[in-house]
Amino acid sequence: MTQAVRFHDQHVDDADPSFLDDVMSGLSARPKALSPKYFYDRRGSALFERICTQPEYYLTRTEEQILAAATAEIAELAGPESLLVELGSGASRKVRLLLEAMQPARYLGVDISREFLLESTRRLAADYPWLEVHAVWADFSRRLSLPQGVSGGRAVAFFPGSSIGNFEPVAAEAFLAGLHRLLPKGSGLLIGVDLIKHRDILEAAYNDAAGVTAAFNLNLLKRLRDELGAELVPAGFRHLAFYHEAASRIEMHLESLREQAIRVGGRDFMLAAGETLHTENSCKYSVEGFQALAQRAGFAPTAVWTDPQALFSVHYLLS
Ligand code: AVJ
Repeated sequence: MTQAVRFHDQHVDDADPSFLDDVMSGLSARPKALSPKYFYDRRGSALFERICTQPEYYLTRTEEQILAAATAEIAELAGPESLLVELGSGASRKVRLLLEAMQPARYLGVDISREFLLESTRRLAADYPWLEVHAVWADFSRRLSLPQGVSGGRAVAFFPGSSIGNFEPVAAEAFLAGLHRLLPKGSGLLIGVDLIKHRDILEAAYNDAAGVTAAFNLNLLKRLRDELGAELVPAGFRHLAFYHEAASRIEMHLESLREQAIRVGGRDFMLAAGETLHTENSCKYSVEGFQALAQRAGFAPTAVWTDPQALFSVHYLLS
């Protein structure tokens, strides 16, 4: 018999004023910026799933290949842990490899997109009847806690996809330090981190020929219009993604094609032609650079796997 998903609501939904507040302060900033976490409404999460299958976007399939080859070693390192926590679970595909190898008693998925979280955890509960499935609807970049009855004892946290790259290094370190405090001693963190590489490969991955990444970026403007009542013309902007080599990061922007205003929250924000809204940083690391950062956050680097072309890395860190 399939178990029901135990749902824990820690969100901050669309009616929460924080979305509007964040947008207002982001549009007031110089340069103007919007947080990438707002990409992930239902439509944005579905677009992200399509990004993951684009030929230029090597991250997802490479991470899956690395995980598939390392599951036995990962299960060995993790030991008989009873809880697997997935941060930013999205469609929860990669975690299936881990569930099958580790056979934990409980799984906890955390995601900012409510429908996606519910659908994917329901599928997991249906496919793994032996697994106790929990879902936390939360913005883990803001606040993360393990719900009552789920925590206790060591755990393995899984943070795939190089989502850590959305934080700049100083913020990534602070986020990992917070995770380190949250996880009981002896817990593990399995984290996917995209590697520094030639700019052509990086820039292609964020400028796919089919235009899915562009649609994903532009979807943010539709959210502003549909959910915050912003007056703006999405067609007045174009997707821009480039590698900022000195900072080892891909930057995504929405570039204003002409002088125009975005009217939101009772204010007009003026954009010059060519001015951009900075929508995402996706930081890239060397293996050593990321290990040093993890160590500063309190973790002990224990194992690391990469693919033969050294495109992507998966680290196992001990808490
Ligand atoms: C989910 C944040 C890791 O930075 O590669 C994909 C998001 N943005 N294409 C990334 C994303 C544009 C993705 N992360």
